[in-house]
Amino acid sequence: MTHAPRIFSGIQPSGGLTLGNYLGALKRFAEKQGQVETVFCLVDLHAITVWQDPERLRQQTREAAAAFLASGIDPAQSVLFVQSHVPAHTELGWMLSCVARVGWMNRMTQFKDKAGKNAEAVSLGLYAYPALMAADILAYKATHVPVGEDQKQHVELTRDIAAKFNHDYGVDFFPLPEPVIEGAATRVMSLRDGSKKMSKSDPSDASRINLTDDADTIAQKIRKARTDADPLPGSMAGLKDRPEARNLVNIHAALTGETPDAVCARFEGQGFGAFKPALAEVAVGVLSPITARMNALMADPAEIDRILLAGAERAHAIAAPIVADAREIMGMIRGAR
Ligand code: ATP
Ligand code: LTN
Repeated sequence: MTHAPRIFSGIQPSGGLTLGNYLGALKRFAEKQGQVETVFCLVDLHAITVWQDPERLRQQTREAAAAFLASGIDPAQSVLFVQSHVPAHTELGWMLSCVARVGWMNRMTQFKDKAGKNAEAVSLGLYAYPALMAADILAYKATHVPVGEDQKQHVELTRDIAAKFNHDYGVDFFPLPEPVIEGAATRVMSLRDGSKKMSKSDPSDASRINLTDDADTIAQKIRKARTDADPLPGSMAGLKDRPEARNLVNIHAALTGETPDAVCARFEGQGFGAFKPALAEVAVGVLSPITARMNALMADPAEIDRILLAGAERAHAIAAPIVADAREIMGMIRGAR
């Protein structure tokens, strides 16, 4: 069966959103809008797989919603909602955790990274996290999932879970969703360490650019970003062993919409003393209007809540019948829809 195209993606409100979230996710979400049906979710139930202060979680969820809206997500064109408002996610999450295998979970690198040496003491939810993510996607029969590089493995696991469900029950019910990972910034790296992803949960604030940072802070963080003393080569091939330099060129390219090779060609022979101020100018030019819109939206939290509740109703209308069908396929007596 061919499934109608539908995009789904989610972001955890587990902290303030970063330039990595913007370039790897939000900017690309906004570009997809209007071309195909788009559903975007603030995954607060995923956020609580690690400790969240309740008051801060509420604040971060509204702030993440403001970041979506400020990045161009239009609630008239996209469904934008909070995961915990739509019970289909947890319900299908449980059902799919009975389809997924423990061995599959054991291969997930995000769990290994986040659990570290402490794998016995982390929450059971952190371990089961990918089954809930599969439910997020499959409750909408989504066909395409735009994400950053780090989420590819989870979307592939979702395909495996969908395929096993279809196979075990002899149905062609769930689509096998495709990860969509494209552009120059699918993995924006830390400004302090070119081997680590830029992350909202990194203890060092200097490692990331937050969407709430003002122009001076952005310029200062870029100025202090780790680099090397060599000039820029004429193309990306010359940056093979220079991860920090590569990262800054990729960020520049993603912000201006050029290719990384074109950015290199323009700065060939120049050092970071010249490149960094140019990058800061581009970053401030793109981010300042977004930050200003976020601040304006955050001044009216009741309006954000209203948008999210309206989004949840639309999300529920799509997901509830799909989950009701899944229940029936699995052998539960038909109940209320
Ligand atoms: P954390 O930053 O705390 O590690 P996370 O990456 O686990 O968070 P989210 O913030 O929910 O989780 O990620 C939302 C989306 O943003 C995902 O599609 C993810 O791939 C993308 N993303 C996050 N960080 C980056 C990055 N540094 N570069 C590119 N995309 C990113
Ligand atoms: N696991 C993702 C967030 C996430 C997601 C999803 C992304 C939860 N559910 C569904 C895409 C589709 C993360 O940590 N970035």
